[in-house]
Amino acid sequence: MGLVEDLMSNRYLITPAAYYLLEGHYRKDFTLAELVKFAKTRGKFVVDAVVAREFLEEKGVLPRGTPLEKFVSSIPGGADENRSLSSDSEESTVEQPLSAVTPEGSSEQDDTGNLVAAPSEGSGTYISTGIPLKSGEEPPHTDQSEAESGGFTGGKSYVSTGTPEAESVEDAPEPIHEPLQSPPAPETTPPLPVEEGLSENGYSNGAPNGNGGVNGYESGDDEEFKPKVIYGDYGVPIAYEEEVPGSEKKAYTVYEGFSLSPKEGFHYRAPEIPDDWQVVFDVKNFKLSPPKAKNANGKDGEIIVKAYSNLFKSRLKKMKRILRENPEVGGVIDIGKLSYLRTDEDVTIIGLVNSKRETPKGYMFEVEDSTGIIKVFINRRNEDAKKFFQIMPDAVVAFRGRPSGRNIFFANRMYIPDVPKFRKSKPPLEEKVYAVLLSDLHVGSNKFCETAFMRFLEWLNGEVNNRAEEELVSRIKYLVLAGDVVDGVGIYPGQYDELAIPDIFDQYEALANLLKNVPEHIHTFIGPGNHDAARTALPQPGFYEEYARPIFKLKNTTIISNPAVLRLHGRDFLIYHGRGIEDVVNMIPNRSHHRPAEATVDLLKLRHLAPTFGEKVPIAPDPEDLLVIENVPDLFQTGHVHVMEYQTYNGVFVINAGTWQAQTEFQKMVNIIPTPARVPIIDVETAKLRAVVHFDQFCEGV
Ligand code: D5M
Ligand code: FE
Ligand code: ZN
Repeated sequence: MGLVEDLMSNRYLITPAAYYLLEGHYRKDFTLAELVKFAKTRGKFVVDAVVAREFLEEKGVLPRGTPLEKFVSSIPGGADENRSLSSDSEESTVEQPLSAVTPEGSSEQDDTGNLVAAPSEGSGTYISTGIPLKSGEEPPHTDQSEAESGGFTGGKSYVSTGTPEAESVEDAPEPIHEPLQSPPAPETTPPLPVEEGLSENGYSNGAPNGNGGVNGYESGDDEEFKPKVIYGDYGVPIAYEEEVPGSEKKAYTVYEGFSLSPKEGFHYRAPEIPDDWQVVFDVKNFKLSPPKAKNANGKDGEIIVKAYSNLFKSRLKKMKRILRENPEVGGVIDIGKLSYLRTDEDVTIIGLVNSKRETPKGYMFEVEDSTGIIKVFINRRNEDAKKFFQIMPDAVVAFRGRPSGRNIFFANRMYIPDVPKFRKSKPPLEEKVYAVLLSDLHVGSNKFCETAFMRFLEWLNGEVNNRAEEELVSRIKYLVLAGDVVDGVGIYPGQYDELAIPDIFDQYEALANLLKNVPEHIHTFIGPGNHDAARTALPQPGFYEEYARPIFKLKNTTIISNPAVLRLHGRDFLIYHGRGIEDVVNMIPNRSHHRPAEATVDLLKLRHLAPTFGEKVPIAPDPEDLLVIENVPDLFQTGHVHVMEYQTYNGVFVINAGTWQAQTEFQKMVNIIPTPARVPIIDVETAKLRAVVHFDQFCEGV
């Protein structure tokens, strides 16, 4: 076996640059055991060029200070090496014990505790229960979106605070742990039970920047070295025994010692309110078998084309129904019949937009339905022409106008599917009941805000700071997790170096060990995202059970698909991880990852969760398009972009639930500034926001 295989069998990886450095010396100048031991002392799972060079220097094979550049620049993976270098240099500042993370003076705080901001219903104002909101922290953008969206219900102030806050924290010379919003810590920061429980295990967190420091436990690294050789193929010694990790010995925790129970005497109202939930849409309920070849001569490619053609037919059919709900859309005619038309009356066509472009005088589209393709022109001066920018490729729209002889349709009206301006109000509920909407926990990442999440779980168990929080906690009946519940393995370049739990099975086990502390009366819904063990392409029917088994076993928990629709007390919550937002940001001008609510509204207006085929979002060739937003929900939840933001559009409450992961190295490179550890609480009756509770003061790296 070669160096790569030998390292892999010891659960280590090697980068190409490191391989080229080490390969010639392997088994001549050093043994596998020596290399593994060296990498271990560096806290690395990946042997990169930096580790390799230092190792060879220590062995005396390379003179000290050998330049690295030729390897970095001349082979693929060079960029990777650079990143590793920078992450190394930050190591010392990121890893800090819990005591340093807790804001100073926490013991002097009064009963305000976590930040609870409560917008009064629909009015757009906040009632803050203790913490002043800084109005000056709003993002600069909102005027236009407000006009377009029919009004914000108080959403924006929070989202935006995340971004500037993070920036300011970076800019501020000292102290780094003084949040701008100054959410004071609870009266006394309760020592988390996990600290004790876990230290008994004696596990260490092998990952760099890991949360090992938080839990304060150490590994048995200093065990005596027992040079017992194991022989591999051809009698070559491959490793010393203690370097091969035993199946039961893990270098990291999966939170098995973490156990909470509801605070004695805490009065929960939620169990007294009858359950009223249903999963009204779940992808698992659809049979998604692909078309079969009619005979043995059928080629794979033909079947794929057929499958996508079925998908688009299904999309067109569903979108036609939606568009026809608009009373202005009438007189619809097939594109294929336009050439036979003998009338001066305007007609309407409905089709998929294959492409669009600006011309000197207006906008040109290529539009297709199941009967034909036609070019559609709309003049720039036309009021509807500005909708051009909102239309993503492959979305379905309607045009009203007249065909000309040259296979061009001159449109004077243009309709996107949209949602009706007004919604019928639903009957009131007898009792207030709340739902917590979360997303993107990324358990297993060393940037997972484990302390904050544990603090949140304690909070759910009644460890509240004041009456306002008590009221919230006591009425929480539902918890939704909208995907990326674990960090997964091999999802983005260099992820391995940022994993605290490098094994997908253990990640789900860790998640389940945390979630088993959700009070039993709270019903939890868990759907997958792109980091989860699930089909990558949308829609995602659910988790692969063999990987995610521990979460299937949780009590009072329902695994849902991505997307899914939950009906809570008669209110429809559309739950979607949110990858489609990436395409919106790329294709619609003035959209940003940092304002996901706006981008989510764009999807809602197009009535599709990922309209464009072949861009960032992989879409499965299913016979039916299950990503069409067929029924207008009361609430539309997304995640994925790691920024909490919300707004109301034509009565639909749109919210991105943020994340529980601090900024990763990859996100640093692509300039994504997350807003972790914020808990939006929804009043199920209004399907709108009741409060946001902040736990970010417990999240390292924020
Ligand atoms: O996505 C977290 C964030 O990172 C979200 O804003 C999308 C963004 N992201 C994810 N992958 C990429 C690539 N390849 N390029 C640019 N931006 C990306 P998550 O799903 O949690 O990784
Ligand atoms: Fe995510
Ligand atoms: Zn994601």
